[in-house]
Amino acid sequence: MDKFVEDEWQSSRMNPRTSEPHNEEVSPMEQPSGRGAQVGILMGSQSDWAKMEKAADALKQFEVPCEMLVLSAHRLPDRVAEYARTAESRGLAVLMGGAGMANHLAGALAANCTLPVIGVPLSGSALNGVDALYATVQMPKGVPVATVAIDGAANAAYLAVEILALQDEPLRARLKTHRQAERAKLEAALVEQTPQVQEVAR
Ligand code: RP5
Repeated sequence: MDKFVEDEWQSSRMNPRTSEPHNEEVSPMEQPSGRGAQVGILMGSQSDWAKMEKAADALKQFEVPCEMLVLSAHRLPDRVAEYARTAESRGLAVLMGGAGMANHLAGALAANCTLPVIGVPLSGSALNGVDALYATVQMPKGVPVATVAIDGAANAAYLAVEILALQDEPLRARLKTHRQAERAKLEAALVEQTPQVQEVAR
């Protein structure tokens, strides 16, 4: 590995959102996901962390364990492939790839596994994420990426929960409870609200 790639790799091995830190001596791809992570959240750069952290926060509400890793599809393509190829055997069930600009992270993950992959196009570029949106959503036939809105990491988490809930009754119940609670909040606000009539000039 050259120095740049080595530095990128070292900085990617940070702060998994599961309670057990990865064994520093072993690559994340060679060990089981910490505390049974079900969702792997990858992002192209350290600079994407704050945006992708919203996915981890949303998953936490549903008690779905996840791991987060910075792995660039163009700077560390072999590591991305290795991560995807070993994901299923390490117990992961859904992967997320969030990146900006020419986002090919989600597509690279999808190319190397048959787990569902959710792509999160990120803003921050001169094209404000429209570049990443097109790159993520326009996957050719046979290797799909479920794409959410620009900076839609929280929705990626909700979608991951819906996928996991198909096989997990208690999770399905938590999801339904959450949806009902959100509706109830809005209904309550509606009751308190007085209709505002606006005069329209004729
Ligand atoms: C993408 O380019 C990353 O996902 C990030 O959104 C953007 C800028 O990356 P850095 O130059 O900050 O590493 O690959």
